[in-house]
Amino acid sequence: MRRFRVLVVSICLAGPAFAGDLTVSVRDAAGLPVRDAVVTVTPAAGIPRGPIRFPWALRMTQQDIQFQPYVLIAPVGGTVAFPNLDRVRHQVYSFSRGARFELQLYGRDESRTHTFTSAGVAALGCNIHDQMLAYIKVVDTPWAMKTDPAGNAVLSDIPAGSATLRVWHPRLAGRGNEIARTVTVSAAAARQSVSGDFRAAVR
Ligand SMILES: [Cu+2]
Repeated sequence: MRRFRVLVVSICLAGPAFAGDLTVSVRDAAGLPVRDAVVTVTPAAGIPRGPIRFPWALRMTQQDIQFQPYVLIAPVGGTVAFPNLDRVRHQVYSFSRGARFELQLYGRDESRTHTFTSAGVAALGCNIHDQMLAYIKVVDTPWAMKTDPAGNAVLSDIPAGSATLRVWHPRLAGRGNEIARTVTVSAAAARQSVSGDFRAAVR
């Protein structure tokens, strides 16, 4: 009997009574969809304890003298693999504050890893190939998603209540390349539109 009661209590604590889905649409000043924006939601009530896991691979590939993907979302504490699929060697680095690291030169079909210990942004480059550029956005919430080519990101099962919605993109004008707003998540599916100034690509 006692065991049964413990079970019931743990089910109640396993999730909020209500959770909602949020579709976020990101557009530039001209109204065009922005892909590869990182949308995060942090409930005011906090996030679940324990390591954050995402369904996608924590992998930043080098292929055809380019990083793939352009933007990768990784959780705090996550270890990202950097496989080199090119015939040439690469020397990957990030000089970003809080995410500074350098992987020594390595060749085809070799890989290295780096573990990101704090939230922030790592702008990646290669010491050999100036044109290589990508970003790893390290987040401390499990509700994180990149916008698709139509500029949309869907975040599911967010606990109902007040939350902070953030949109980050490397070319988004503003402090930290980020826009933040407070939203109220309800059990019903909701939609938020975020528009901002996105500067032309610079290197
Ligand atoms: Cu390179």
